[in-house]
Amino acid sequence: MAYQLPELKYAYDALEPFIDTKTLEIHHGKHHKTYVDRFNATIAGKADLEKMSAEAILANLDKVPEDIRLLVRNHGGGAVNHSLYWSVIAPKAGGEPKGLVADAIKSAYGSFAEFKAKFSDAATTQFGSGWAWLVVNQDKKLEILKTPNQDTPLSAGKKPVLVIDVWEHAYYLKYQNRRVEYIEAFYNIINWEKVNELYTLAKQ
Ligand code: MN3
Repeated sequence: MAYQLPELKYAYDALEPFIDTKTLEIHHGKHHKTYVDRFNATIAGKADLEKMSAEAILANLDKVPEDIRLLVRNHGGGAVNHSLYWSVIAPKAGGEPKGLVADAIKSAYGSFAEFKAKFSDAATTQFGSGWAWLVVNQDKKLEILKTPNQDTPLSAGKKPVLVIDVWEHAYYLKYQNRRVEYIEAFYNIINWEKVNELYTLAKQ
């Protein structure tokens, strides 16, 4: 079954003033949609890939035929990374982490403030387009990392629980070159309930 562009659980203007309406509209309706369409076009007619989830395909990139592997990596990555990004942000969110992930952050980084400094640093220093992530790694430990382009930690066997898009299209209309301001604003919209849910699943 073709990958579906997920509907947002909030209106395009619901993340104001942290993410502006126009950015959200274009980012979801145009950029994300294009990744989804191109991913579906790339695997169309490849029965073995069509029956797998996009996440499973990206976790097994070495099994994807070489002639379409880069397209799958880029467009499949773009499809699933954005779906995750929309799910970990929400209106009237932000604040401190909740639940098990709050305890894990405290134990891994000492405090939420220390975690925030490290996560922001990863997002700030990702050179060019890419993403910063909080993942559960193979040892079931939290890890902060960054990836270029549309690469996903799923391809390295890690399970993402929080992500920020630092492609310029994610913030340029409102913040222009001020990526750091966008990253700081992002903490006002993190959906910690969802992050905790993803963390709990990843630990199982
Ligand atoms: Mn994007």
